[in-house]
Parts: sequence; C-alpha cells; structure tokens
Amino acid sequence: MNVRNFYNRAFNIFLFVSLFMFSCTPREFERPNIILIMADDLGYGDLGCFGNKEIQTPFLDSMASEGLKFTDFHSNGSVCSPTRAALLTGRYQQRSGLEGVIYAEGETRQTGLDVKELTIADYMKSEGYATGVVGKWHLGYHIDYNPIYHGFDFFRGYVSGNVDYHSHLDGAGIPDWWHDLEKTKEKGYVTDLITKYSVEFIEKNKDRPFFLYVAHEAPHYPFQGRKDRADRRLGMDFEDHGSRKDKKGAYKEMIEVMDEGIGQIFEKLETLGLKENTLVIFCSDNGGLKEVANNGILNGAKGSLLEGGHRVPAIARWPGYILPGSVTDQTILSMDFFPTFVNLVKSEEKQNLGFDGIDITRLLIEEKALSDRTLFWKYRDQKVARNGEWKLLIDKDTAYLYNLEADISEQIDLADMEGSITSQLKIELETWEKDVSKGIKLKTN
Ligand SMILES: [Ca+2]
Repeated sequence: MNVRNFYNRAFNIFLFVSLFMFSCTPREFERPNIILIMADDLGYGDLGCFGNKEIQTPFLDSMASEGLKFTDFHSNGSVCSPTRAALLTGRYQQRSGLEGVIYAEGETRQTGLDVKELTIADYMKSEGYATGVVGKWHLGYHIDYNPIYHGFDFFRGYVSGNVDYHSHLDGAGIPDWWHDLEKTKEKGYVTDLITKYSVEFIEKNKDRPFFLYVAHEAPHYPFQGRKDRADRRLGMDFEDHGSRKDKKGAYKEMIEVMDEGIGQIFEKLETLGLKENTLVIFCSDNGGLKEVANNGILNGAKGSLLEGGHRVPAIARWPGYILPGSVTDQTILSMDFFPTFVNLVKSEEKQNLGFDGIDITRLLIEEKALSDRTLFWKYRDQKVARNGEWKLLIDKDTAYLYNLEADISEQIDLADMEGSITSQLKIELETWEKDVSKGIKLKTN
C-alpha cells in the first residue's frame, strides 16, 4: 500500500466511524418549533425569489437567501381542499376521499376530513407541542370537522374556501370567522388578522415547543386590498371575485401584504430568540389562477394537471441546519412534510404511520438526493404519473408524455416516440389508482 492509499483508507475509516457515531446519536438536533406557511393560489412566478419583477416580496426573498429554495415542489392537488388533506395527513388525498373541492354550496358542504384521520396536529400534540392553525381550513364546514377536533389547540380563521377579506362572509354569503369552536364577529382585513394571531400564538407559546400552521387566504379571490370595501354583505348578491376593477393591482397588493405579515412573524421569532430553533416552511396550495397569476414559464394554471396547476413556490429556513442560499431541484410534494416533521420531533421510533409522503430531513440539512419514486396526481378527467424527468399526463383518455428536464413548458408530446416509458408509467398509474381507492368513496366534485 502506498502512502496515498494509506491516507485514503485511514480517511475512509475515520469517515465511517464518524458517520456511525453520528447515526447512533439519539438526537442530532434539538426538536425545532415548526411554522408551516401556505399561500392560497400563489403561482410559480409570483415571488421575487422566483423571478417576479413587479410584486415586492422582500421577506420571502430574504427567507430564500437564508434558506433553501425548491424549484420542483408540487402541491398534491391543483385545487385547495385536496392539497390540504394531503398536507395534513401525509397521504394522497384520495385515501381520505377528498380528491375534489369542498364547496360552500351544494352537497359537498356537508363533507370534510374524517376526524379519525391522523393529522400533523394530532401527532405534534401527542409529542407535547402546542398546535395552532390560523387562516383557511377548507377541510369541512360543519363544526364536526373543525380544526379543534383535528388536533389543533388554537384556531383563528375560516372553514370555507374563501371569505370576503373585510366582512368574512363565505362564497355562499354565510359569516365564516371562528375562534376555536365559536363563530365570532371580528373586524379586520383577513391577511392582517392572520398575522396578528400568528404572532400572538408564537408569543403565547414561546416557552414550549409549538407547531403553527399559517394558512393564508392571499392571493385567492375575492381580489381586495386593505383599503377596499367589503363586497359580500348579508342577504345581498355579490361577485365571487369581488367588485374591484383592477384585479391585477389588487392581486399584487394581496401578495405584498402577506409578505409583510410573514416579515412580522420573522421579527417576532427574532425578538423572542426563537429564530435559530424554528423551522419555517413556505409553500402554495396549488398553481396560480389564469386571469391574475404569474405561473412563470409553466403551461397550465390552477385546476390543471399541467405543471402550472401544481408546481408552486416553496422555501424552507432553519438557521444552522439548512445552508443559506441553497436551491434544490428534487421533486417534493405537500404530503412529504408530515413524515419529515415526525422524524424531526419524535421522542421514540415510530411504527409505520401509513404515509405516502417521505421524510426529507436529509435533503433539508445535507442536500442529499432522494431515492427514485413515481408520484401521482389525479383531478377530474386528468391523471399524472411522474418519475424523474418523465411525466405522463392522461387527459380525457389521451396520453401525453413530457420530458420536464428538456421541456418544462410541456410543449412536445413524446408518448409515441417513447412508447415503453409511456406504457410503464401507465401501468404504475393504474396500480396506484387501485391502491388509493381501496375502501374509499370518492367525492369527485
Ligand atoms: Ca388554493
């Protein structure tokens, strides 16, 4: 053995022993507080740090420069309720029967996320965390589905898909503003109330571990700024999208006010000395609405399974663990957060909790690539199977195959040219559909 080989070998042994000791350490980090912030209908190109030049988002931009930006993050659904179901359960939304939106009107108003489902909040609570949700719930209107029955100790917000930012009436004209299990009247612009209660929750729980889910309404319609008037009034007709003419102007303001509020959350963490021990995640629940959003170079918009419907901005910040200014192109879904949080806070090894999502801790703190997996989406008459660069899209029984690495805007259909990849993904998609629909009565609205 020459000298160089000797040193190489010695170094490898050292590395192995270090890694072994590392992996045997009971806990390599203190259990962090976790704040999960989700915007509503924010498009892939709607933030400065994702290339937007018009909308000012200094706090989210600084979050990206202090943390990790995801360029291939996806919401599980291309609309609201399904993503929220997957996010909170760590499983495909089809397993909880929530493939479609829970509407303010019609029979779906009676449905919701079954309280027997294990949610992030149930889990965090069982680990001694204070649990709060502020903002939009959209997993059931009936009080039986209230977040308080899903593991949250604290709820300030609304249960529908959207409310008037000033009068807090839902899409059916019904008052929808809650303090825990009580419907209440409260003045204020929804985005500001969300910030106020998020900050209050952090302050109240500063001396114990907490999980806070900040579910912003912005920039979902109605398109209303801070100084606009209420559009929805009791017993009066109204336009869903609001009366303001300059909808794009309102949209920009709505994102900027949300960003300002996120800045206040960051400031509170800093003031209380909690910045270092708090993992903050930001994402959107689906792609941007065609009429107002910027979905960047992506094709499609909210409601579609083209990339513009579900590839959304996402950022993670955890000082000391996540490398500042890093970027990952690994494919992540909303359902991956729950298994990750389990790994971060668990007090003992867990049995299989039945997740479809995976733990991405090592990606967050070491930028370690994830192992190969095929991911699936389904909504109305579209279905997708995605593996690495390949994306199979079935649209009304027609198959399209896109290579997202070469063609992120999904312009060139390779379904015939790459027949074997198309067939393979079709088989995986069929198997997945059978698996997730076992014993579930789908509400495919
Ligand atoms: Ca949404």
